Amino acid sequence: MSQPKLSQRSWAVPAALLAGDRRALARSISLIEHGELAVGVASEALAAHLGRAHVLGITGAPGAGKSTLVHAMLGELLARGQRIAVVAVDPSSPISGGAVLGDRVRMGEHGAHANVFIRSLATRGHLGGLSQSTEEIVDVMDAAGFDTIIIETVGAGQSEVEIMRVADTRLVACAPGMGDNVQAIKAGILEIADLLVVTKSDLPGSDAAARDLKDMLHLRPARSAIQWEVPVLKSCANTAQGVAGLLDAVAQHARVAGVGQRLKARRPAKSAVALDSGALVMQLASSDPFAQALGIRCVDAGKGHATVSLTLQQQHLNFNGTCHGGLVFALADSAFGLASNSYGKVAAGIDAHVTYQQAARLGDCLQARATEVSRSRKLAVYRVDVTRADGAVISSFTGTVYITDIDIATAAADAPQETI
Ligand SMILES: Nc1nc2c(ncn2[C@@H]2O[C@H](COP(=O)(O)OP(=O)(O)O)[C@@H](O)[C@H]2O)c(=O)[nH]1
Ligand SMILES: [Mg+2]
Repeated sequence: MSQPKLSQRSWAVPAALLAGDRRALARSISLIEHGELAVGVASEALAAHLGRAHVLGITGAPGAGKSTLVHAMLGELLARGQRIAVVAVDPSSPISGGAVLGDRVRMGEHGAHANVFIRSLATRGHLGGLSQSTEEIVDVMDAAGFDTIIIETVGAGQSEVEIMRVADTRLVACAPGMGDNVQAIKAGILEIADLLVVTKSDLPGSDAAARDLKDMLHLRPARSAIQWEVPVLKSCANTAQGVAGLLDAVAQHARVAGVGQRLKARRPAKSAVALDSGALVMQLASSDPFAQALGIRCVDAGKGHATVSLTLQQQHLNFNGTCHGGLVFALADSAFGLASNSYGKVAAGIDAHVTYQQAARLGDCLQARATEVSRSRKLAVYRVDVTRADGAVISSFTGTVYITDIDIATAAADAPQETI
């Protein structure tokens, strides 16, 4: 187990950042990227300066033409007088690898423009998790006064779905003629799309790809929050054909959904800063390799409670196509473990009981919330409810821990540790 890094718990927002200074911006982003600020600190400090920018998330299979499309969009948005920032997130890229460099090259011509700022994130599993740090970096860009912030990410798994949640408008890109490309758009990704785009419309098969996507749209459950019908558009980044129309559709979605929408979905500022145990739990969650491997992330935490979430992917299913019971247990157990360790002393699970009420399926977003039922000096009991996004209870879990005298920080530093 890696040792949780001690990070700064407060941050004085540089005035130069708010004035849009590029060096201050780059430095602030580095602090987050390298885990020098504790999770939530940057967003908390910037709270009064957020909500001006429109955040556009773009995802799709590798090679779908996302970076090239972003480049074409930059040209069009610059012509419209905008200042634009881009975050390119590719968890599969090695630090000095081709894709990160390639993205810079592809967006390079506009990257040198004074009104454009491009940052490729080399993601090395820092504290706080990928979506959390992306969210905070987007906040920094928002505070620096950009009109549009574009997040490019590879649509391959759970972390990408989470990253796309950071955006106000989500665009899924799909190239024609790659038979299984449409298949590559996972259920979870399709579910969060606000716009679907067939890229490379100069290539054969773009009409068929558009038809496939329209068909797939019928499969996704209706969303009632706003009046918005997901359009399927076509673009050719090489000639910029369709790019202006695409950006018009993005702007229209911004109007319908409301700019700054991403901030409304956040929980009220009960931040990691104000709540030391919350920050501790967030750090524990992001340095838990098992939870990370399953795609479990902590969304809320404090003394004696924790909430974790996960969107069901193919690898979470069992042989009959429903969610694996072991995963539900792991999700509930993660919330249990975080809540019971939130006081800073190692708490060892000694008993757990779980009931399964309903099945969950591909694309479902599950949450497990652990709350403390009772606590004495040596024992504590927790209850965990696992729910689906529609509120249905999937599973109930109760667990008991034995509370040791060992500080969590010490235990982590002594790893590999003897277990009790
Ligand atoms: N024919 C054609 N090729 C394109 C277009 N857009 C991108 N490409 C090519 O598709 C490949 C992948 O593009 P890239 O933007 O790196 O894809 P990403 O991995 O989704 O970011 C590159 O070789 C591009 O030159 C297009 O509109 N038409
Ligand atoms: Mg790319």
